[in-house]
Amino acid sequence: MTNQKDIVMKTLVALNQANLHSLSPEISIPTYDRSKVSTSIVHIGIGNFHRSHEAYYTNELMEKTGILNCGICGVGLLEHDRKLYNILKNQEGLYTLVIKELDGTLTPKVIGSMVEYFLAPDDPHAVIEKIAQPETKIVSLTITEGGYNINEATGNFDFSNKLIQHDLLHPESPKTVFGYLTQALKLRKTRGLKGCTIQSCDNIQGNGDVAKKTLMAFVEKAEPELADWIDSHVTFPNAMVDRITPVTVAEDINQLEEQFDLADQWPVVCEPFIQWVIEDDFATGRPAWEQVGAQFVKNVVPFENMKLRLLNAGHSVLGMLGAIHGYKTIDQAARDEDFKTFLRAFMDEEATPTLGHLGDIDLNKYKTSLIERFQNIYIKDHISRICLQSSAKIPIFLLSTVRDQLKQQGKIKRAAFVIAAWCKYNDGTDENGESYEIVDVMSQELTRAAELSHQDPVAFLRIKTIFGELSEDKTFVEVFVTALKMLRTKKIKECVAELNIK
Ligand code: CS2
Repeated sequence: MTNQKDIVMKTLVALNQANLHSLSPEISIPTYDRSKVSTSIVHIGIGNFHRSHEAYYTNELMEKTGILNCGICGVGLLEHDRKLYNILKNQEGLYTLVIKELDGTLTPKVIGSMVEYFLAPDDPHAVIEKIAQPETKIVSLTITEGGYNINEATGNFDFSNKLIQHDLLHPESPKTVFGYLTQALKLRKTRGLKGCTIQSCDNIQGNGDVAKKTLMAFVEKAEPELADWIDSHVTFPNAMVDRITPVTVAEDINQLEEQFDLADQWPVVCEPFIQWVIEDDFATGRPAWEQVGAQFVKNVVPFENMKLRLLNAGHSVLGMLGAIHGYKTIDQAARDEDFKTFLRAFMDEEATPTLGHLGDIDLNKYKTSLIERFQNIYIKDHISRICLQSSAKIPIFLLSTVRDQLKQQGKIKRAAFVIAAWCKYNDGTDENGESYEIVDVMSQELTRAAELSHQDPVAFLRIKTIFGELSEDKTFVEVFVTALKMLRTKKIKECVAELNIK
């Protein structure tokens, strides 16, 4: 136990380049000379996931090979990114990745692959120039599922978005990723430079194809004469990305201070598991990430399907059921026997039959390992993180399964139950009467529809931009309505227990 004297005596080492060698020996630090790192990757969206995934792989690669021309320039696109940007500037791009094993062992590792950083709203021109530099070979993205600006009902790019309209009117000072990429690619073309690779790292089916489709829709309006050049000079590989990375909380910062005497203002915590399966389609070369575990394949679709429909959907299952019951973290929900049984049955009976041929992947093992990963008590992945922006996630993670199952007359009762739970979730209070915030760009519509659904259960399904034609599918509507009625009259655990024995 620490006593008062220890607390007074403790000297913390602030994380920055000069202090790297004064850190506790238990913390690993970059083994390469960061002053020699040059950037060829510009990453848009410098959140925790990028820092536990691509930046980690790249750090490992530089350590392993000593090849230092694949450094990352991080770009925060939104005003909201200012806090992290200031911290990264203070810490010279360094941050600690704390890997938490299933037995609670912590492995802290300082990551050094991000050597430049921009906050786009401060200097949009600098960001455009950076992407247009000949050295930039890859522009990678973690802009979230909603960031691709697709109207789910039409499947098309949403030009009614105010920020998109701004970018069409003010191309020189864009606010969206589409505006930035268009201006930068235009410069590359005008300067006679090579193309580059736009690499989505978001949880979307066919994320590269979606990035291309949405960017092209914008370009056709903003700079139509650029479209052909992009088509022949820029590639958009699809990829499956995976590593559970919760939101950083004060305890994570305190833990580093207490156990390792390290003052890091924004560390990242993550699970040990990591996976990156990428289509090998890079316009102007790429880092040899396969040397540190990434898999390059011809067709990534089966891997994406598997991950989105089992892991991400599994998160939504536990998130929605857990939120209503009053659990706060995913591990609590995943350790609840009723929820665990429900989740496994959803995976086996509803998601798995839609996955098609998966080659030599052992699906049973994958599913079992997912449940173990969800149960990691040291990760403390907050249910609030899982449930935020559900209007962009549920269509990708769950409705795709429902659609495929309906086509093949497969089971949908558990998926429909989770969607009904999502409707109830939008009431804004759990079963203990505790309220929570609905963090979603569509929160007003969702709350209103949930309210209406008390009288008219189908009201929730009438949100066309989410459900599209599903709101008219008789089978789906019927199963959904039964589930919602059940949820409005019984506790969620009772409902789940009933569904588990049926
Ligand atoms: C989560 C993902 O956002 C979500 O709902 O399912 O962030 C998930 O943790 C990652 O995709 C794991 O790779």
